[in-house]
Amino acid sequence: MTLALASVALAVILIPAPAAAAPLERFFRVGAGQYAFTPASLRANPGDTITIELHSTDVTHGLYVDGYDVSAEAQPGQPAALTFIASRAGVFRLRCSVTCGTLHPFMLGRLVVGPNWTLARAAALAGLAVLAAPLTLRKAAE
Ligand SMILES: [Cu+2]
Repeated sequence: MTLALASVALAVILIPAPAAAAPLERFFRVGAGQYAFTPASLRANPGDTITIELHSTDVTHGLYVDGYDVSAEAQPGQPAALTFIASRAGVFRLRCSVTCGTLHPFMLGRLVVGPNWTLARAAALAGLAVLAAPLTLRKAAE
């Protein structure tokens, strides 16, 4: 039984992720104010077309996407948009590209391109641990 559970756990870790879903058009409305992006974290799948509309709530801010080399600049009341295809998987930093005040270097966010397989695998392993616990306790009682 322990061997069966160990085999299932190994399979959860080693089986490759299924093929990605069909690419989507994703639209994000991102607010920019001293010194944060809201939301600060964006998620997409590889191949998705991403449009980010940047709205500034105080002074002029920019949004630059590391690794994709695209940016937009928004003034208060004048949103700006940028569109690109998320061709590469990974975690990419979003940063403000306009010096907007003292804490400007800390105005950051992130773009995650790719399904969250790490989380799915962790959840599956946690589920297995819950299943295995009674077996282990029963064995200890014998
Ligand atoms: Cu800034």
